[in-house]
Order: sequence, then structure tokens, then C-alpha cells
Amino acid sequence: MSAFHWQQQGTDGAARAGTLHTAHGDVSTPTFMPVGTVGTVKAMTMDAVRSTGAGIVLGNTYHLMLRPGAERVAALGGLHRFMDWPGPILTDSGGFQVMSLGALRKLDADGVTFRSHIDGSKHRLTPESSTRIQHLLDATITMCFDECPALPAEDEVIAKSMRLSMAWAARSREAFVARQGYAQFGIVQGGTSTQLRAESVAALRGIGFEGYAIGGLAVGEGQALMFSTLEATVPLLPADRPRYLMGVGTPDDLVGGVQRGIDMFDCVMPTRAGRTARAYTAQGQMNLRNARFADDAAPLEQDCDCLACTRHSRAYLHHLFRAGEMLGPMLLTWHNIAYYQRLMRGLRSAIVEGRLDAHAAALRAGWQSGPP
Ligand code: PRF
Ligand code: ZN
Repeated sequence: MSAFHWQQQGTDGAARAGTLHTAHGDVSTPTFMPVGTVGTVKAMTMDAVRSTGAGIVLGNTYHLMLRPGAERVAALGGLHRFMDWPGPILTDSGGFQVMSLGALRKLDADGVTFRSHIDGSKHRLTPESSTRIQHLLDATITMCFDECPALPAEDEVIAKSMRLSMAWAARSREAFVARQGYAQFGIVQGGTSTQLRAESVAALRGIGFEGYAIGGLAVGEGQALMFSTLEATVPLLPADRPRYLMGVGTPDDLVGGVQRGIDMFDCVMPTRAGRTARAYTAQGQMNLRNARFADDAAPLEQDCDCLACTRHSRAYLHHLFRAGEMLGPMLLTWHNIAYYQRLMRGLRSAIVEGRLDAHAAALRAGWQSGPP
């Protein structure tokens, strides 16, 4: 087995197409990672996830440490076996989830103490314990333990938080046990400040990681600021390492991220939207609860090869949601993940063929057009 590495296959402007080689198989990039927070991509079987072309999924340290527990997952053969996903798994480190989910939490220089959202029990995460838990889960890609402040925030708050995250990145690296085909990614912080982002990148490059994530975005700053921050940050990252934009985003965000040099994304949007009757299509979003679909015999999308589109009508999907049947969320989640994977495949081809900007313009025009 070869070492973890990213191999470039083509570029178009700042965008790159390539392949991520890992201990658990190869992944074509740019890639979207479906979110499997608690060891399941919600409402989907793993066969369904695989059928969409997804190559890597995400898991969460925070949720899995609380339930069923990292030691238990390790004893049962690791997360790949536990959830029946033999392919690569990236785990987020927990800090972001503690801050966004936990009502009761206390941050100090060493780590964060918090109460479980499940039973109120007290727990603690540090760079060392987060890294250890991610190893117990057998994550292919381990993320550094970081802190992500909500935006807008004072420059001083952002600076202090970023420097804490950089100190934690060094400790996460110390705790990381290198194994063939496995990786650890550093996480760039620093809000929307070009200067703080540059300082953060320099700190992470000084430590040295197999890949680099951009955190602290899509937290209330808006798309224009997110894009300008990417334009200032991505060129500072090493060109031979994968770049991951955390927790992003809408199809339009993904296209803009790819155009600015991002290789990896994750987001709950396609899965969450699927559970609330919202479908992503080439013609924009559709809400299947809408009465106008009650008698619509057409498939959700003509050219989609997912189960919802190949076997069922919009009218049937509408009926399932109106009746509160669980097959509705299952089929629509499947479709949305299939749509996101198709979107990424289209972007990869466009990069390799040197027509990304035209392709992106055509995608955006389609989303504006509205469903037929
Ligand atoms: N840090 C970590 N996970 C994250 C984020 C972050 O900044 C974000 C921000 N969009 C999503 N998930 N560790
Ligand atoms: Zn479909």
C-alpha cells in the first residue's frame, strides 16, 4: 500500500482535478463527502450511498464518543466495519460540534469541557483525546482539534481563537500516530481577515500535515466574504496537498469553492433537505410537499439515475411526504446525494477538459430557470 497522497490530474484556473490515495481506497477530487455523523448517512443504506458514486464519508468524534463510545467501536473492528463503509472515512475532531451543539461548555487553553446533549453527562475533549478517539474509530483522515468562532466577531477574538487553534494543531500533530495510507489535516482559522488567515497557514505549514482544511467559514459571513477569504487563503497552501472546505455548502458554494481551488467538501444540506422534502435539481430546488406536484407523473429529474428518479414520479414522492411515510425522506436523500455526486463528477470533467467557467455558468443558469 502506498502512502497517503494526492495526485493532480488536471487544472483549470485555480481549480484542480486529482485523486486521493488512501489506506481505504482512492477518491477522485473534487469530492463531496456525505455526512455520516453517528455512523450512518441519515435515511440511507450504505449500498445506496455507494451507488451514488460517493467515495468518502464523514463521521463525528463528538457524537460517536458519546454514543456508542469510541472504545466500543474499536472493539467491534472500527468505524469502517461498524457502519459497513470499507472506503475512506474522515472524522471531524469534535470542537466545532461541542461549540455548535452543547449548551453547557467551558473552554480553556487545554481543551473544552462540555455536557452531553444526550444525557447531560460531563465530558472533556483536548487535542490529545480527540486524536486518540479518531484513532480508535480508525478514521482514514483525522482532523486537528480546533475552535471555530461564530462570525461576525471582534478581530481580537478571532486572533486569540486562531492562535489557540494553532497551538492545538501542534498538540494534535504530536498525538497523531502515523500509519501507511492514513492522514491528519490541519485546519486554517482566522475569520475573514487575510492577515490572520496567512498567519494560520504559516503556523500549519510549519507543523506539516498531509492535507489542509479551511475552517471558520460558512458561519454567518455570507458567500461573498467566504469566496474572498478563499481567494486570499488557498494560494498560500501547498499545491501538492488536498484542500478541504469544512461544512460547505449549497451547490453554488461547491462550484465557487472548486473554482477557487478546493478539493473536498462536506455538508448536511443534501441529507437534511431530503428529510424535509426539498430536492436539489439542475433547475434549482423543489419542495415536494408543494400541491403542484400532486398529479405530476414526471420523474423528479429526467437524467438522474437514483432510485427516486428511475422508479417513481413526483406525485408519488409528494404523496409519501404528505402521508408522513419514511420512504419519502429515504428516496429524497438518495436523490440529493446522487445530485451532489453528479455535480462533482461534472466539475471534475470540466476541469480536465479546461471548460470549468463555461460549465459553472451553465449550472448557475440552470438553477435560475426553475423546475419544468
Ligand atoms: N472546524 C471544524 N469543523 C467544522 C468547521 C470548523 O471550523 C466548520 C466551519 N464551517 C464546519 N465544520 N473542526
Ligand atoms: Zn434522482
